[in-house]
Amino acid sequence: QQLRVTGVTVTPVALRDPPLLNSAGVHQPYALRCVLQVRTDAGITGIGEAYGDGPTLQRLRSVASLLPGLDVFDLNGLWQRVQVALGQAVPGTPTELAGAANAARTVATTFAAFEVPLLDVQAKAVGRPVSDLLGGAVRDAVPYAAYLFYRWGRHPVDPGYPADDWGEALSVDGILTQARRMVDEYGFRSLKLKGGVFPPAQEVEAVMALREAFPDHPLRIDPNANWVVPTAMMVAAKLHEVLEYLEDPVGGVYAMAEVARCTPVPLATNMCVTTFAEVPKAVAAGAVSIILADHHFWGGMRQTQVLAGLCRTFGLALSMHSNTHMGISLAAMTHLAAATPEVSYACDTHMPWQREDVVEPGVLGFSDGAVRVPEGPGLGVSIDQDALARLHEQYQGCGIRRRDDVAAMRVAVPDWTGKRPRF
Ligand code: GKR
Ligand code: MG
Repeated sequence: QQLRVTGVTVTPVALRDPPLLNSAGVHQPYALRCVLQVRTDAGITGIGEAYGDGPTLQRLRSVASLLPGLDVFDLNGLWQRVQVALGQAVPGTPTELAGAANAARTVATTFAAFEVPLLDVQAKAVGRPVSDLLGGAVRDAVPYAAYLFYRWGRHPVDPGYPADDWGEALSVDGILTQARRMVDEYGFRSLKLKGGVFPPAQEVEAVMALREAFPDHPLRIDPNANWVVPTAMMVAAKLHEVLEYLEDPVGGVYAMAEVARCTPVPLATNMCVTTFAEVPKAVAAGAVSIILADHHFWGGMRQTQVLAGLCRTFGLALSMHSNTHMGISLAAMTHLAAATPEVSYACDTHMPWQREDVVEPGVLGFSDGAVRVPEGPGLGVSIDQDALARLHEQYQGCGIRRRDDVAAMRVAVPDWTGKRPRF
């Protein structure tokens, strides 16, 4: 049976995003993503979701033009075409707080964007869920963590736009209220606080308050490397009995290793180990205990499973990082985590913060903090073409072409530099 790519559509979209604060600044009023639709001669279309910044789109389009004729099972052929299209791959501009851009990351990110829709086609062709192509689901549902953010109620960039109903969270009480709603509405059983926003003592107080209010929920804090080593050591000393892990307290494997040596709390990262080339150095230094993988930049679902094997080899644990995303990515993350036994912590997701999506509703939902692995063929989710058209139109009008949390923060704080480490 022929199963070859006949065409690819790459559609950038902009999603309304709330003013979530982090070490770099604040989320812009729109987050950019892009939707990939890979058509085949069998009439099956595979779908995927990737970053939506300008340089990424340019790379995706140049690969897309080389895909017609590719056998959808030929993922090695996809890898070759990505290499050809990117030539001497120019490092991409960093678009999120997850490690430095480099050539290997750029190739891996570009490959991943197409691997997911091709796996979607393969799985649809055999009438099975994507998790079956990845070795079979070892769990029916994937647990996710509540992702707590300090945040403003309204965005200073467009104060007139109707705010979401979460309200501001700038204090301990604000974080507790947010956590309560995340737990009540979604059933999350682990709580992660995005730190690196306020002076560490204030964030320690918030974590202690979470511990008191939610005595049975594993807790984490992630300041995205906005602390220096002594600060991280101070926080670790105060919170070591309270945290299940401490995420990227400082930048770089050597600083992470310094912190790791003086605390029993396991350190996790989605910043200092984001490519295979970085694994040996991190392992030798004893820098991290948990790698927070992300198929979007680790080279797709199968490469994330290769990473899982490395984690097993070196005695590291594995979980998942997230960025603002839609349902296509949530479905992909869920299939992958379901079929990867090494994933042993509740994964990150930004989903509760999103009010807009291109996925037809009904398949994905949180119950007891977990998302059931979609049962339909492929990823098990489909695109609402009207929603896609609307969010594409929003992209065209929003004026944002790359993520820039520093610039968004400058609207409120003109002399903001976003320079790290700040504390
Ligand atoms: O959405 O602001 C954010 C996060 O800080 C994101 O950019 C990070 O990449 O969630 C991520 C993380 O765990 O570091
Ligand atoms: Mg992180």
